[in-house]
Amino acid sequence: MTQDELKDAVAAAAIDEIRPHLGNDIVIGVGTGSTANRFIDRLAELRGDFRGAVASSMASAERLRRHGIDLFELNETGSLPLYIDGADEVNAHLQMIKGGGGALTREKIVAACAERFICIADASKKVERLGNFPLPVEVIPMARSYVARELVKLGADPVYRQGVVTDNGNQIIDCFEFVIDDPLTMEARLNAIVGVVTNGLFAARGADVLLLGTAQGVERLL
Ligand code: ABF
Repeated sequence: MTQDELKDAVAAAAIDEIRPHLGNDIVIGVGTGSTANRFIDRLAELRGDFRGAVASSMASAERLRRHGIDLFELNETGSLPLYIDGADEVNAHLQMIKGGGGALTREKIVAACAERFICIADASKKVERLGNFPLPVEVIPMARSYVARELVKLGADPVYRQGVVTDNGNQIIDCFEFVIDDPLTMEARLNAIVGVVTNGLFAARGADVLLLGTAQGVERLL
């Protein structure tokens, strides 16, 4: 199967996963990226079976809107029963690197508000150790050089993502060659650098369920 077919398969599996939990009062969190987009396209079939969605990016909000799915602000919904999103890497503990698409801050906020985070990914995303994918760090623009120097001290090779402005008006530094042996500790250390808005390690709040698309079918990992 191609990677696109695997993404389609996990998007379909996510629909089956959430269907029993929907209802007229249910607002769900919806993520960003090509896997999440496939999920959004399938979610359109369930329009009417749930109240609406909170999107983790402007791009996903626009896609949901085009499908006629009502959008809500997180400040009006409170906690969300479900959040469905992709990942750039995921390990056996369901800790992730996210933010390759630049939406890490909103994704982390929605994840924090979610009772259940369902990660949808093709098999290429499953790794033994996080860090082969460059870890994104969203920074306040005036702090970019300072944060980059601090990242070097932590062992990363920071690269400014030129020309990218996040939905929050900030910039992104990608950390290459970053050995992440302890994702929980590293997530906290990165958060403690002044000028960092968010880092793409989702360890303190990882996924609760991973739907992994493999050549043998969709695996459901807890
Ligand atoms: C989001 O989309 C991000 O956290 C991650 O960067 C990306 C994964 O994209 P794709 O599904 O296109 O591989 O979930």
